[in-house]
Amino acid sequence: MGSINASVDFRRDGETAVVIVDNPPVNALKHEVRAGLVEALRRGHDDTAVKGIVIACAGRTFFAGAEITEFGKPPQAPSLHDVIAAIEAMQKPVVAALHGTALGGGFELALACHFRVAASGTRVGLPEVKLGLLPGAGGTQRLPRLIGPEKALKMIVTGDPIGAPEALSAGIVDEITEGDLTNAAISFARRVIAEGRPLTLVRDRDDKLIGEGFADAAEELTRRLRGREAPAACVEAVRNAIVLPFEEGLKRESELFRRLVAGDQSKAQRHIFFAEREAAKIPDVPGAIKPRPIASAAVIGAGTMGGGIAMCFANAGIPVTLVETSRDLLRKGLDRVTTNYRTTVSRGGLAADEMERRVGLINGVTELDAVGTADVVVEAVFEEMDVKKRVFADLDRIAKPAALLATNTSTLDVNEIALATVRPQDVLGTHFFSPANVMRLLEIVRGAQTSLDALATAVALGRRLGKVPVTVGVCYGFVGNRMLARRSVETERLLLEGALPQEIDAAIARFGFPMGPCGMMDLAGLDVGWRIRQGRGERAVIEDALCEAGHYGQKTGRGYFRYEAGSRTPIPDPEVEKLILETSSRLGINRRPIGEEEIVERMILPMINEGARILEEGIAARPGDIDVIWVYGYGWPVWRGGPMYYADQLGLAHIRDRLTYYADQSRGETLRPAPLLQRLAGQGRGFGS
Ligand code: T1G
Repeated sequence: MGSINASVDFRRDGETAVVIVDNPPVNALKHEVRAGLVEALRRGHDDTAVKGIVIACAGRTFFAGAEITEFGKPPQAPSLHDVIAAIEAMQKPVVAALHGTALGGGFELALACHFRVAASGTRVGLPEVKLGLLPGAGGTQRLPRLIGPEKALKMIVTGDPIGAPEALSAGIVDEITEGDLTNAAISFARRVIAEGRPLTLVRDRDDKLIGEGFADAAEELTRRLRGREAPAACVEAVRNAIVLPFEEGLKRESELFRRLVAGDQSKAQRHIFFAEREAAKIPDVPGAIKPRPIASAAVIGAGTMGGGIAMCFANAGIPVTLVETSRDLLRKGLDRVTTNYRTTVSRGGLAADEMERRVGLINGVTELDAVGTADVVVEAVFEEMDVKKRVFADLDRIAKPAALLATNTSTLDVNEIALATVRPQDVLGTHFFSPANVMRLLEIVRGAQTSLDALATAVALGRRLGKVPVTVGVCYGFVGNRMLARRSVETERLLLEGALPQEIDAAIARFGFPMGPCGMMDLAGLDVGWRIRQGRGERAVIEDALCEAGHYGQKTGRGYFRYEAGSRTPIPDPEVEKLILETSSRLGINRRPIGEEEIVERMILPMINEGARILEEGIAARPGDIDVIWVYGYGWPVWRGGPMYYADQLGLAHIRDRLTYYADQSRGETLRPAPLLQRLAGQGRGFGS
């Protein structure tokens, strides 16, 4: 393809030059594309018969941004700035024909064009902040000139794209077409030429550059983004658009971009970008294995998790049957679902009619036989093996052949559950995270007999539900909870040795987690872990004592912290402090001051060590899978790249030595460095290299 180079084609349609770029899968603006565009624009410029130019892309989307894999490598000319300068130098109308997801540098290129025509369904955005960057090709200077600094700042700091209708009403796109996009763009160019419309560049507009309200908007948008460099840089760049001339603002934007792209945070966030996509590829499941069709679903159990899972299906447009054992429990479950939707509507996150449509897709029943026609059944009943095995034995009898049978267990043995059926090849785990309709992670638990197409079906379904699917093997707690258990053990030890809940949580919050371990346990409910420990004959002296006193966390207003009625703000509780001190002295432990560095080390390093064991056992296929699990399921700060990536930055030899030090302090054999960690440290390697 392409008369200019392998990616870029230039043709004439009457007096309009049509430049088509084809660089699958997402038309990233790699070097060859940029070079081809500059050449195409030169031809369009020099050919006097050409009166207008249309830039469009083949395949599923307009340019989805710069070629991320080129970051950190020596820059190759022409740059994207050069392409944009060539567009802005044109004395003939340049029309961008947008479809799919016009993002990042692709959207910035479109903003440099005189006009933008979009296919319906197009989304435009500047998601660079999600890569620890800011728009580096003029987006922070042109977008505020088009829609005003506040709206632009929201798009740039959140990185969230907007749809074509909103882009039209904001003045970003000039026309939406339902028909053939390229033809619509050509007709638009012809009308511009025929009407002699002025070719105003966005860079020359400043009527919208009003700074009023900007500071408050910036404060509001960045309040929850502690620790990240990119959002603050975005604010600085957009503010420059208000206070500096265009060229000066552009220069500062490039300086900020160069600083961020070379920084640790962006490298970590780019690691997660690619690790997330890699995680969806299961090494021994060839791409040729096709997922089974999923047109209908069923969820067994309308509790908090079951209701949230049913919402995931409805949100994806999949009709779902929600089964409960009694009308009363079903009513409670459906009411909880409706309340969740109403909350989203009240926050402007969903249109009321769309809520009605989704609620209409959830059919509540009390007869299990109703799941007989579902293509996938997700069991979300009480976390007890006998209960789950009974449900799967019934499902084996009722569910249609080739239905995907999934359990939402968070700890139990999926193989044992599968053996309650005669079709273990169709059984696997789909471990959703609470709240299931919000949390993006989906741990897909592969049983010993799970078939390859059942796995492929679960991964494809996970992506369709807007989740980040990661496939893991069967072991207690799978990947996330198994590593978390190591942190919980150390939390208990730190509390006994001298730390207090507020000190531990503050240290972990400063590391970048949205919440510390004690606050997280209070949110999840201390009684959940207590019952599991009782079932396994395990003890956690301080947490058990809190539970025996009836303190289950937020749900009882007291746990590790105290909570005012209706508030989720943790308040240090002198009673808890007294209980901890008494427990230490009862166990003959001399309490000592424990610093933040030690707290962070003892929270993080044992998890990394367990991650090494998980890799060695093949429970996770790649270190990146573990990183994705922690970023999307457990609040690991994305700008630290996940526990295994973070370990490689720290250096495995250092981690080995610190773990050995703590193990020698007789703080427990599980702290002894795992064989894989030892080996890689000895070879001077990392988990990722
Ligand atoms: N560069 C390189 N590869 C990319 C890419 C990109 N920009 N975008 C996607 N890919 C690869 C991806 O790794 C995967 O590869 C395949 O394409 C399909 O992607 C100067 C600095 C567009 C919404 O941040 O959000 O412009 O796994 O599985 O679910 O200011 O990809 O098949 O080998 O995600 O349909 C800004 C990033 C860049 C957008 C499509 N742009 N991409 O989602 O497919 S920075 C972005 C996405 C920038 C300028 C700055 C999504 C998508 P593989 P996929 P999808």
